[in-house]
Amino acid sequence: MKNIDSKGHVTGKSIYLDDIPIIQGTQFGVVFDSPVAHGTITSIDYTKALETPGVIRIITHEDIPGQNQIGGIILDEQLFASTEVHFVGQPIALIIAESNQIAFEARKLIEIEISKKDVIVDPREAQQKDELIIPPRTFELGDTENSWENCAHIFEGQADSNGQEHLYIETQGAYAIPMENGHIRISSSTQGPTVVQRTTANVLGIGMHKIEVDVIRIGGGFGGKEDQATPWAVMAALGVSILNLPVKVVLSRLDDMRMTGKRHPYSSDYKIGFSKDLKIIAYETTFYQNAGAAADLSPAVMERTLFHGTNSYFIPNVKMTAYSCKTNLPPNTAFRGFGGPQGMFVIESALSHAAKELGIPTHELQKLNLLKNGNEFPYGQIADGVELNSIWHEMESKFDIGSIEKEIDEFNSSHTDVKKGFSLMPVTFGISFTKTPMNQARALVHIYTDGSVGISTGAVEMGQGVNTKMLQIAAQIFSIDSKCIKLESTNTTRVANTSPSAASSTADLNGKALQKACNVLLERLTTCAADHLNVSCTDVILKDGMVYTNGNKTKLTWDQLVMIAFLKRICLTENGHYATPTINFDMNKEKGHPFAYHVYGLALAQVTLDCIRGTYEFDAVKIVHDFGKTMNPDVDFGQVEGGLIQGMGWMTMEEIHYNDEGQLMSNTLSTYKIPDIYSVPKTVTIEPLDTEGTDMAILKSKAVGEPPLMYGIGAYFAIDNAIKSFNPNFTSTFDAPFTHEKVLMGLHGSLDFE
Ligand code: LUZ
Ligand code: MOS
Repeated sequence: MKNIDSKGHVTGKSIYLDDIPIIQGTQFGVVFDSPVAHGTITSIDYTKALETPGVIRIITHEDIPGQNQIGGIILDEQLFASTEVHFVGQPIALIIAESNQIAFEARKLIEIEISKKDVIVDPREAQQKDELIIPPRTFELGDTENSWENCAHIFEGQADSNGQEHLYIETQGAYAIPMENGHIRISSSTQGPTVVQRTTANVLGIGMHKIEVDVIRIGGGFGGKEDQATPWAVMAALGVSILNLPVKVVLSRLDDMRMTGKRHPYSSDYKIGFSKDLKIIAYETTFYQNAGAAADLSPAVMERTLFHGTNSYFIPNVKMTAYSCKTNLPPNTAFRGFGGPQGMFVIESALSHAAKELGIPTHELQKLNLLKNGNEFPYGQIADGVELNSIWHEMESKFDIGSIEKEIDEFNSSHTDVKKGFSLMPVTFGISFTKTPMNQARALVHIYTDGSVGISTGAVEMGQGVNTKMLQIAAQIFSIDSKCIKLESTNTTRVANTSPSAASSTADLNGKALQKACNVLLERLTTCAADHLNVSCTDVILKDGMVYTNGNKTKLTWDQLVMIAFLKRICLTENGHYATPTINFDMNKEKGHPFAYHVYGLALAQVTLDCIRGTYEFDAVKIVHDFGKTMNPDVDFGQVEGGLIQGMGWMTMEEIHYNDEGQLMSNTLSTYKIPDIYSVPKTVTIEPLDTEGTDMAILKSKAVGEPPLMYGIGAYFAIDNAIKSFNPNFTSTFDAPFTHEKVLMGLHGSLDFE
């Protein structure tokens, strides 16, 4: 099935937040934020701003009827700063005016004085000063301490990865509308409608039942709208509760980039030890996560870094410690991969480091140490359904790694100013929210009396195609034309207490809930048909919109059957609930079985460097990916391609820079570069591995949202590999992203423009 949104998107008819028609009387909010990264507010003068014609009101912490608190995991983040500010971009007030332009102009007239305090932007400095979001956590397996003496080779080093701007095409925003009796309806560009509902109710000091959150679709999220879509929605609702007028808050791109958190930068130390036959015996690492000024989702992100710290390898002795370090940056947040990529970058750096010292290709070390069925992850789960060896084999047989290596060697020995390089990047990613209770979902299905169907789930469509998958599930179970089925908006009054659409789990969780609801309705209709036709239930099936008895088509259509059921007063509505079975995790022991299953894959990246300019182009990326049994190859291949490119952007060109004052210097699209059509690999080949899939995945079709992002890590090491053939003295710095400037310095040792 084609993505049901393709036509709407291409013709511009799809409705996003900004396309919702404006109700008369709507006011517009612009956020006034801290210009200083750390300090105490000594005075604010709103007089001139308030005198601006068209300005209706300025809302501050003093106007909050409930709690001035938006923290999710830890209650450490105010909606509006009261006295202390902790990062540049921290909201202080909402200017409400007749238009956005007026509110923007008024913002310039606010006079604020802040007494500055010391600013920390570096996570290691924060850790040394004991500025931590939560106490450190350690995942351990075996005994690293007593393993080093058994190692023939030991390597130590540091690996750093930078943050990443989400750059969803649709910026953050919400539109809140007053309803009767103090109820408020919020349209929000959020991945987590329930998070918005809960937080709004808490800030307004009212029950969640008075807040309705509705999401038609969002223009990209990538994790940036898991938690950080909330404040703008709460502000709009607060405006509604004060003015009793509709209020719309949509961030400009500059405001969005300045005010919102990003992927967490990490600085990490590693120590890795190998046996004589190059098996990894021990691995130790310390992760310093740059959390920013408040917890947000950082503790959960940090946890996933620990879960994925050994990536696709089996290591018998592991000790990984992670610190969530509090700095004066906007609170960093969920971003596709959720700490996993940061953990994997470190072990891939350690392997690349070791391979260079040992004088062998990195892929030999990788292949020797691949995880197998029955191996234990450092968190106690026993690996099963592992496809890594067959994936590697598939890569070798389909793409012939050896001959690619040979071609590159030949090219490099016949070229002086241009060099090629390649890398292999295996990925193992755990599927489930690491917080077990979040792994639940619900779906509500109505069959209308004309046989058409309406579906609501907790899934938010953010361009990933989840609505298409939901439609497929219902169409398949009912065996009716998908044109008769409508995917409703995601709405907290139809499907309550939802988990955010995140953790690659949205289609699994909501799809399974939907499957259950549809199956119950199917059973009811089948029984009704059997009754009506006077045959046994087991003899009836519904197929292609018709009723069949004993394999023979009857004259009874789906539509007629539905009407018969209605007249018999049979319930044509069902609510399905799904909770992932078997998963658990004990945070005291740091052991358990947190993941429903794992997704595996391998990417081979080939790059060509211009050794004069330091520029590069990716010639090809070849991927063998474990989709299970993909239920929609178009949607799933799209996720692999998008994830790959987004990961490559993070590893190569996307360079977030804050100065020592905590100001974002890369705050526009002219100073922050994301991949475009010219920077994508010339070819991307995706080879699905033919496997049985798993029953834990929806229709055996494995989760695909996040795992492919980590293929992008291979881009870093392909470049690293190419530089080495130009400059044998090059020492890798493992400091992503590998920008053209860093490549040039790697090629030539240092840059001397004199
Ligand atoms: N969000 C979350 C996530 O709250 N928990 C998770 O485990 C997770 N994993 C990936 C992406 N988002
Ligand atoms: Mo996410 S990083 O799955 O919101």
